[in-house]
Amino acid sequence: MNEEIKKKLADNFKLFDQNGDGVINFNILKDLMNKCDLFCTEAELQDLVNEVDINEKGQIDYKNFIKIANKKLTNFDTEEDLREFFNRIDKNKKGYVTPQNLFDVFSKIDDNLKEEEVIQMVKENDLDLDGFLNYEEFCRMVKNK
Ligand SMILES: [Ca+2]
Ligand SMILES: [Ca+2]
Repeated sequence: MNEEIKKKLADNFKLFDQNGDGVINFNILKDLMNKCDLFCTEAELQDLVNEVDINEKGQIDYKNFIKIANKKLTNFDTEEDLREFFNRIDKNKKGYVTPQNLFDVFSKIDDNLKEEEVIQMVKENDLDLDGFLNYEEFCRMVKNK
């Protein structure tokens, strides 16, 4: 997770923790995730919450919020997750993603990512050699990663 995202998450957490006690409840977490562009269904969010430690009151502190956000950013368990992620990268709805699209998104998750690495990943998975990744090629890349 890069600094820009961390800052956005930290700022929004503060904003949503209105009484400033350092914890938020599930409903506030849901709004907070949406605010941070980490859209989750209620069931999905519940799963993510269950995966991290929660203190006894069912409240989520900042540390666990970051864990949850991080899981959401890198979690592609289901076909829908993957499709949703692809659609998010494919901003112009062209049905394919460019190395630049991918770099814009992945560099937010991984601070140390270099543009050359993304170009290389695209090359390795660009089966029809058009320089872009369609959904099928994109899935191949994510699964090989
Ligand atoms: Ca609070
Ligand atoms: Ca292609």
